[in-house]
Amino acid sequence: MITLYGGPLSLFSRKVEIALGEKGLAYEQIMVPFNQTDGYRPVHPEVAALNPKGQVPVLTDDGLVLYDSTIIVEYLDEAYPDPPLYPRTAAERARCRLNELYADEIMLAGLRPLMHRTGPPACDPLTRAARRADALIAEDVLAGLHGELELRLAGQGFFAPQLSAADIALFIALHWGVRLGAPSFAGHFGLSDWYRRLRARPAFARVVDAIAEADRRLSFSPEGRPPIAG
Ligand SMILES: N[C@@H](CCC(=O)N[C@@H](CS)C(=O)NCC(=O)O)C(=O)O
Repeated sequence: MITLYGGPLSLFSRKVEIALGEKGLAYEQIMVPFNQTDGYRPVHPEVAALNPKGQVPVLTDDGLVLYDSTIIVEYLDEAYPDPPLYPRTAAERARCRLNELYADEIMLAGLRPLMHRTGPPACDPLTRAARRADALIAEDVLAGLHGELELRLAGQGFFAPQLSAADIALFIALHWGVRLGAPSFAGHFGLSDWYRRLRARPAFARVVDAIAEADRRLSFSPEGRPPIAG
């Protein structure tokens, strides 16, 4: 029996959900409380007991306890190999892991300065101005990363020979940018087409809808007006 402890607006939890969905695996989902002021504090007691980092996602499977989305997705792929989420050859797998890391670390660094946009506006005007300035710099960084992704995709259907963990992580990172008002990637035709195709897959669509529902409940709009409308 698989149990996933996740967060409603945790991109790493949503990444694991897509992987579970693509593999058609049944699981119990425990959503830990989250709000835009305190985040995941206080840490859910079961998550605190299972993950020394106190973070979601945490996945348990028949007594095995795992944390960190990358380790979880790798485990799922080994324990439930069909359909595979990592390519066959060592070189392709290594490239896939690098693209996954690009999403989880490089893109995340560009997204962080935009995250205040779905939280309550700061009372202090200087803080608001500083956040806006940081966000503008991050938007430029993200626009550059979109260009890099277009090059890496190079007109192919996926970032690996078939749908992989890299596609899932990159999709979630790009989708977080869409939520947070990052620059549009519509001018990158390969990337836009890839995003549209993935968005239409049931496992991805379910997660996108769940994120939108969580935003309606929990998030402020980019202008700081509660809550996000659509
Ligand atoms: N590298 C970890 C990152 C997990 C992570 O940052 N989780 C966030 C939610 S997206 C969290 O639990 N934050 C609360 C905290 O750090 O206390 C992964 O891939 O799972």
